[in-house]
Amino acid sequence: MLRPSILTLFVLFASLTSFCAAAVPAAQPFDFSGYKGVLVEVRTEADLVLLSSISHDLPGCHVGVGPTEAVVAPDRMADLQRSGLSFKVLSEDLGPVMSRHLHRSPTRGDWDDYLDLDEIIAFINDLAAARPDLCSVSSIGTSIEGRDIWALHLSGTPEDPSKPAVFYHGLQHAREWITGSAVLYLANHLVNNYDSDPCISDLMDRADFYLAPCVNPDGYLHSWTTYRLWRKNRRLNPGGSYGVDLNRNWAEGWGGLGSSGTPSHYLYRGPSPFSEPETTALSDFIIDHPNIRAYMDYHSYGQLIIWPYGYTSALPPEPDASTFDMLGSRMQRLIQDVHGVYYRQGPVYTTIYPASGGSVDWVYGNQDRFSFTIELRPKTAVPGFELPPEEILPTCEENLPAILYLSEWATSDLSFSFHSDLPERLTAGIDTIIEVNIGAEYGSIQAGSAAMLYRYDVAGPFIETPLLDVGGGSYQALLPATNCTSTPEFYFSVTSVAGQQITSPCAAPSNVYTADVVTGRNTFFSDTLDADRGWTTPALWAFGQPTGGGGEYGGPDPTSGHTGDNVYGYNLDGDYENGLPERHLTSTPIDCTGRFDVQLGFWRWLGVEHPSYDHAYVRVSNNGTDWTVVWQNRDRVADTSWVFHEADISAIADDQPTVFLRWTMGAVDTARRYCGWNIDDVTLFSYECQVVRGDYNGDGLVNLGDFAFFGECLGGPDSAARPGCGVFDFQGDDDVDLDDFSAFQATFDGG
Ligand code: 0X9
Ligand code: ZN
Repeated sequence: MLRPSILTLFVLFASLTSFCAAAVPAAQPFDFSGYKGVLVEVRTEADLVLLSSISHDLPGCHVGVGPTEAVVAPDRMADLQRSGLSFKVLSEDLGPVMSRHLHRSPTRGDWDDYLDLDEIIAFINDLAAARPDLCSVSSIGTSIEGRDIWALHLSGTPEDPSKPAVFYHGLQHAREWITGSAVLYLANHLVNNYDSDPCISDLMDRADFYLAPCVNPDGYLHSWTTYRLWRKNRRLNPGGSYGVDLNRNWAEGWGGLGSSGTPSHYLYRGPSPFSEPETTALSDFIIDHPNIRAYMDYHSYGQLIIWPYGYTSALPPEPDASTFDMLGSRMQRLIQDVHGVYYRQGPVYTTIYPASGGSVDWVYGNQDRFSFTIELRPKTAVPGFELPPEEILPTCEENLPAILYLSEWATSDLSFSFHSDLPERLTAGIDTIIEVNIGAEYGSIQAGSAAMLYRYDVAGPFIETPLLDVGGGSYQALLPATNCTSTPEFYFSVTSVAGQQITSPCAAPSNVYTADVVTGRNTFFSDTLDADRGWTTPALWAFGQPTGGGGEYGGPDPTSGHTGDNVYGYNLDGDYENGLPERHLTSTPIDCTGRFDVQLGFWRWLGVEHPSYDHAYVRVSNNGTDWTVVWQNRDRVADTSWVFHEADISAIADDQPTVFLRWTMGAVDTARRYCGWNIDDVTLFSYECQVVRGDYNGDGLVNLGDFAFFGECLGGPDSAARPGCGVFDFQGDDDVDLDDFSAFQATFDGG
């Protein structure tokens, strides 16, 4: 596969002239019946010129050398075939998806279909009418055709320039319909949870939210009525073409790479920076609201979290570059936690492509506010902008925690973040140290106020322990050793000099972090795969000894198992094939009844290309029908030795009698073969806590270290004494009393 330098590519496509749709008759929906969606392998500049002359539109997120999506009219398919360009048909008939909105169900529910312009406006007005105490609607300017650009203001307290604010919008690009839904979904969530969720009321009381679901109303209307793939605004350009790409019209870096000076081009930047009333209105609004600290410009598609810069490969100066990185990683994680969907993150220039005159560059570079674009679902050209209505709700759901997090962060004087995941399991008898970071972007810490508060007994009081300052904004918290009878809960708190108390999680102690105490892990299934277990092995999946073959890219297969000779592997004699669809190795059922917190461990030797091209998955099922992905390659993998691989499968496997494991090879594209999966030594284990009666400090021994606590636990009920006292309740009557003492003495190890 060709991988040209990104620069060549953009100089090239920005210089092309006639990309956009042929002029389309107004007000009559363009009929895509019989038009095909194709993916063309563009190898050279000449290929691209040729393709442009044959295709009706090149609407994809990627246009240039490499795989490029094209819409081809039925009567031009023969020309495409004759052209010598290599291509594959992604969609045989674009008619149905492009006209889907014209046949919407009259009985639409919430979030199960897209809203047209009038419906979006009605939606925000209805919200404001329902909760005038929380929202109001106002126009922040007008479009080139004179339509209002509406913004919803949301807050639990009166609008006030001294409060921090955030500004989020959708539909700068008309055809990216999911972006309007994402903004409306956030607005709706804030309003509907203000009364019940203390995190939301805290947030809304301290901040002003400005949410504009549709900032390109003319283009959006046009995409509904006339041409589904419309991107730009609706300016009538000199020469008769329509539209300026609003996201190339902002002043920072205007006129550079990844934009076009040709009016008919889909990346037309306009005659001058802020030539368009829409971008003027948006930028004036930001200038007029210096309290706006965070900005989100939603786009689709691609599943990306991106930040400045787009016009240059230079990064924002420190500490901002690290802050963007931290916020981006955090949002990525929050998105993935909802439905498991991965959004790649990084600066615009290197993560998607060079693009100049974009909003995020100006909002950060000129205005110094933290600015992001999230490219929402889907990931690829099919379904592209025509994300099926069934995916509206999951897309909005998965993006909600990320945008709430950004809002929390930007409107707090101080903020907590964590170097690694907070511990979900504490090992009995061992102190747990938690690394904490306190960011002070918008305030400073009141001396001595940074603390962790914890309790090991849900009925007891929280014990406050100061955080240990280790410099550079980093702190350490210590959860003292405890035993299996504890149910640890903890949270972090800090106060700013200005007097704002910030907790993590928000609204603690109504919300707290929890952990389980464990004494160890128990391997209840273990298979060295030295003999064939009769797992299903379609296509080139097989059991046996790998022969060290393959390695066209990456390394070759191994020559034996991790232990013993044999493995389950995809093609024991070499690489996977080009163009392979998904092929699954599936285990026989494994009994996990009575097992909790189940984890899968196995050894792998895997070669697979980057997931833009080739895929490998680990899936788990508890019925053999519904499969959950527990791992997929996020990057190219080229193992040259055996690697231990662990996956948390508790959500699917815990206490289930028939758990199936599945390794998938594919789907893969048509170039670059790797050695694929080799799998050996599969285990399932669970975490457990074996209560050792009398072992108060959880060190596995019953000795003097525990003796001192017996006295403190006497005079129960246990919950009223100290956390962990249940360990002395030998009789199991929920009370530690003198009757338990003789049993305690009997187990005493001395020491
Ligand atoms: O090209 C764009 O404007 C965005 N991608 S899209 O496919 N939705 O058109 C990327 C925007 C990146 N942001 C900036 N260039 N500032
Ligand atoms: Zn866009």
